[in-house]
Amino acid sequence: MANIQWYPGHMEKARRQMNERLQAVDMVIELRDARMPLASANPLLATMAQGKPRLIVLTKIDHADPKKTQEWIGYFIAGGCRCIALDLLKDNHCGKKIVRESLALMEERRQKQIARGIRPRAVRAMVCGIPNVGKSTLINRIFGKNALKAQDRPGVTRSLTWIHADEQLDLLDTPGVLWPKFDDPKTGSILAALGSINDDILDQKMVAMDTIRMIQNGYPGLLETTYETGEVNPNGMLKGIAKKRNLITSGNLDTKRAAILFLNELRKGKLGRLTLEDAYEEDEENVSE
Ligand SMILES: Nc1nc2c(ncn2[C@@H]2O[C@H](COP(=O)(O)OP(=O)(O)OP(=O)(O)O)[C@@H](O)[C@H]2O)c(=O)[nH]1
Ligand SMILES: [Mg+2]
Repeated sequence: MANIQWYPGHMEKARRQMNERLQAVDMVIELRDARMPLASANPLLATMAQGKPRLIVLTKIDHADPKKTQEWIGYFIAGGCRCIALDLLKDNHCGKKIVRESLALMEERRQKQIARGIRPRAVRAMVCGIPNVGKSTLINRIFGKNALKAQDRPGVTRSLTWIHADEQLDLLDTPGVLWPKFDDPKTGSILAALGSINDDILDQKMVAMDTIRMIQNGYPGLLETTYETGEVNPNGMLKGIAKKRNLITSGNLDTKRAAILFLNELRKGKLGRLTLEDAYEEDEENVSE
């Protein structure tokens, strides 16, 4: 897709502040979207969190392909990472699971402290990930109250905030951060498709057409069946959607509105549970990226 360059000033500020706070943090909880476990990697983490234990949480599994989610969990675990996958909205035990996994990751250190006569304090974890992946929601779920604002658009959290979410776990909420430049243009397309990049700066028709191609590759026939278009080329598909949904502007089929409608349906899970990246296409060297 056309080069997406999105690195607004607030992200650079967040990156700096996260770097400063990392010293005071025991571990990192990295959220990734289960529909795009590589594209949603926080590319700043590898350098920022050097040496700190890391828990990968795949979020939004209710929208992801269940079989592929299992493959991705296997992929990360095989690469030596601790990883869990959660539906942060409907799983009533998600808070407990994250606390349990986080404490398990720190258990050795805690035991050493106990052996040295030090009473272990609450574990301090920085929660990070790309915009809109569910960081603030995750902290609210552990805390049991909506202490932090969470909304379905990227860029909601603007400052770093500590929450004493559990007796044994302090969590630092952080603003979503993207890489200043995507090495692989596919990464930009996937992030745009699933709403991690502010739509205002994107050509939504381009995004929709890229996304149509990706879904046609991963899930052949799905779009043709869903929209009953009989069209396979992406522009024709948008025209077909405009026709079927009666999106007409000044007497013409409005493919821009069709693009917006299509992207909304994808993001809301109306096209079914889809994952846009496959674990078996990747080798495990990428795990720590
Ligand atoms: N379906 C589904 N939606 C989720 C899940 N987790 C979070 N959400 C939704 O995703 C949207 C974004 O959640 P936030 O918690 O605001 O995300 P964030 O990572 O804090 O976003 P920024 O602060 O903008 O970086 C909200 O509408 C949440 O309700 C999940 O597991 N499944
Ligand atoms: Mg947030």
